[in-house]
Amino acid sequence: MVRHASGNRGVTPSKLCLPTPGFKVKAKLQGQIVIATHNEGKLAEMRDLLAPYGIKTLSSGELGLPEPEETGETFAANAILKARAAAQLSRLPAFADDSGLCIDALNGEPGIHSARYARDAGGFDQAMQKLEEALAAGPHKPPFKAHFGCALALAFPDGKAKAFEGRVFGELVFPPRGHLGFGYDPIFRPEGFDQTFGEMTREEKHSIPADGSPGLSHRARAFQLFAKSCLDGRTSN
Ligand code: ITT
Repeated sequence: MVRHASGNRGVTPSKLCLPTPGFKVKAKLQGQIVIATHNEGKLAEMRDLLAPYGIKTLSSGELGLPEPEETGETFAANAILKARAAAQLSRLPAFADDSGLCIDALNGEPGIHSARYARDAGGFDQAMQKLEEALAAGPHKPPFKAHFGCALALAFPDGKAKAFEGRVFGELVFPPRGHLGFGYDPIFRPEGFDQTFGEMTREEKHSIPADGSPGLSHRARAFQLFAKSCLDGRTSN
């Protein structure tokens, strides 16, 4: 269950995961924020993305925050739920990510269930194999179209929250290729590229182009919207 700060006892999880209507971050974000994830791969990417803005980050792990149950039905709802839970417990602004791999031939699955799918399979190698088998057993033929989706949410201790979403489209590659990145990266090849995310460096996957054009990864694209709305200009590259 989500652990609520005392002021929110009795608030249902579905209310906890709605964005705050009309909420705009008035002052640009400064100082210290919590990165509300227990996923080391995401944490590294989120820290890379925030690094040029001079914001100090603490992770959920470093603060000993619990992992809330993800009861939302969309990436945005789950990202907001995680950010709010961390902001309320830490009394600091919190930044959370909910993301996953959506496969067209599997009706968008595993999607918001991507982490659970890997846990149930016994790890990512097994999960990627299970996806290959599920696709082979189905009526569709390769290429298997897919996208990664990501919602990044910012929440404040008073419960105000907002989410920003990004997607990257591509195809699945079997067998998996590359040992860089994390999660499902070795089976995802973004449109227009020969390499999978598993064969790309962190910088290639999610760096933000200086000219303001869209970044490559789902997380980079969501981050660009977040940065435009909530962060001051970069202090370094
Ligand atoms: P937190 O909730 O603590 O952030 P989590 O791993 O449970 O961590 P999610 O619920 O958002 O995160 O699940 C997302 C799943 O999709 C998870 O298994 C990730 O490894 C995977 N995933 C997300 N973004 C990815 C990316 O850029 N590359 C590869 N896999 C990714």
